Amino acid sequence: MRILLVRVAADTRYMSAMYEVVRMEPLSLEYLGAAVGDDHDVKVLDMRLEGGWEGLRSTLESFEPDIVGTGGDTCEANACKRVACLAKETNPSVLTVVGGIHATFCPEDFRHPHIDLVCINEGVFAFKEIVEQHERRSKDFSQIDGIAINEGSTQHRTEERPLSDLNSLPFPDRSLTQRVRDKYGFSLWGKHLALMRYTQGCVGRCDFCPSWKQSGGRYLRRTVESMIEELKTIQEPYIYFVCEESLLDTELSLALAKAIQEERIGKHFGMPLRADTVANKPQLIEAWAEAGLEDTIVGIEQASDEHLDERDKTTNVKDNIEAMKVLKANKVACTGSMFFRPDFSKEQFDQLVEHTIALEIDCPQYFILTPIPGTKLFDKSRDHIVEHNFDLWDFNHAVIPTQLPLKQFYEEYMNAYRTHLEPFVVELYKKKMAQLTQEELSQEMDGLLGFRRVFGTLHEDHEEYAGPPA
Ligand code: B12
Ligand code: SF4
Repeated sequence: MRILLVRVAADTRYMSAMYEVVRMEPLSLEYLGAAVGDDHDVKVLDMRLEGGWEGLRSTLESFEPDIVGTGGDTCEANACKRVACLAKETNPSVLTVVGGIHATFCPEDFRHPHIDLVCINEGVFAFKEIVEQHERRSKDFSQIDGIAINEGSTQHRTEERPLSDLNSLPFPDRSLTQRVRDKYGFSLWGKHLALMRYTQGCVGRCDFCPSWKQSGGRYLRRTVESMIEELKTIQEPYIYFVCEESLLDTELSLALAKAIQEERIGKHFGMPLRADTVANKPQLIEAWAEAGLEDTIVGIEQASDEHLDERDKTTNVKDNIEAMKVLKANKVACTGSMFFRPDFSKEQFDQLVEHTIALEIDCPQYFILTPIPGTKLFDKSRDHIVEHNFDLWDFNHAVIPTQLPLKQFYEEYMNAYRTHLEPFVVELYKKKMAQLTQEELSQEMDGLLGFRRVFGTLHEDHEEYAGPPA
């Protein structure tokens, strides 16, 4: 059978600009492809790089898939639906399957006439079973656990599927993206960068985060042997771990750092870390810095313990301060993630920006607190949501009413970036650029200009956005 897996590209201004700057390999699709690739003809189409909607249309026509699979974040959900529509328009008998984080927590949003099946949570084994069933020409998918089946205007959910042991998953098939691999990366973390799954889950229970629910509150991890084996297959010099928090298991992570050095893996690593992990385990950061750790994302989130507590965050301001000291001592750069609450006053905006600058975070990622489906915050905010168009649920638009007038809220938001970019991000760029060849340097300039484009489009977007329809 022919299977087309589509890395969707949302058409919104912000996401289109972001895809130019932060463009990662579609790891989920490479996992799905690995599960079925031995027995079937699998193609991955990356719409961000391979012609967008026209590229999709011509691939559907020339490849003539029997199954089309896609998935994405909430802000990409509408684009996923459009992929399914185009697939059915080209061939009404094609089987369309949607998965990913939005499908996991909001399967009912994919109750759509052009979508046949919705995959809930981890998809490798469910997708394999779907493909096998379709190959048997059966239309009965009810025995496959972990999916939702659309029938007319109704949706029926099958039994829940237990989470898979990460060591039981195949290695992602990166040959499926070989055509475009040299375009995957993020200029600040590494121009040629691969993603790799190491752990899944978190000990945190933050009210705005769907990730701990996705892993059923558990913390899953891979063995050192499995990690080293996969690392040896990766061609890119930079690797980012797609965990929620990579180094919770101290013993395992020390063993992995040691094995990476003994095996002379020689890669540059980036990973997300909780502030308390960094603050409380400086020896672990030191070991990883020696093994190649260069970049981290840390959820700094807020400027006060009171605001952190309100989000059920179990790290505090002291952890954030300590974490930055440990990272700096080990020359590990920090992308700090912070959010502005829709009910923030001007003073609270200023407070958070000042706090972030005082922490000397290398690269700030400011977001707008968004009650994403699957979170406790979503349940709390359900009745206050005013923006129901998921295109705008990109963490850069307020979907519940702001206390400041909307225009001023967005002005404060953009000001945060303006204030912060100059002292630190430019410095980080200079440091990174000092290590580059002339050719790499000119490519990096594109990255820097790309950043400006992201903020430019966001600014235009905010200028024009008058709020949800009355
Ligand atoms: C790594 C990561 C990133 C990376 C790369 C992301 C990318 N998509 O290219 C970076 C740092 C660039 C990033 C950016 C953003 N991210 Co991010 N990211 C993650 C993180 C930590 C891991 C995702 C991952 O790669 N997992 C590993 C893969 C293998 O698993 P998976 O994608 O879930 O896929 C499995 C299943 O979902 C399923 N599946 C997936 N697709 C399909 C399709 C089919 C057909 C089937 C059958 C099954 C299936 O099977 C797969 C294999 O097991 C998650 C947290 C999380 N727990 O998911 C947040 C997360 C997905 N990101 C999030 C957000 C909001 C963003 C941004 C929008 C933030 C922003 N405004 O800039 C951007 C947008 C990125 C984009 N879509 O292009 C949110 C999404 C919430 C939501 N519902 O929308 C999450 C959940 C973080 C959070 N806790 O809130 N992100
Ligand atoms: S610490 Fe981070 S990954 Fe863990 S629950 Fe909180 S936001 Fe999610």
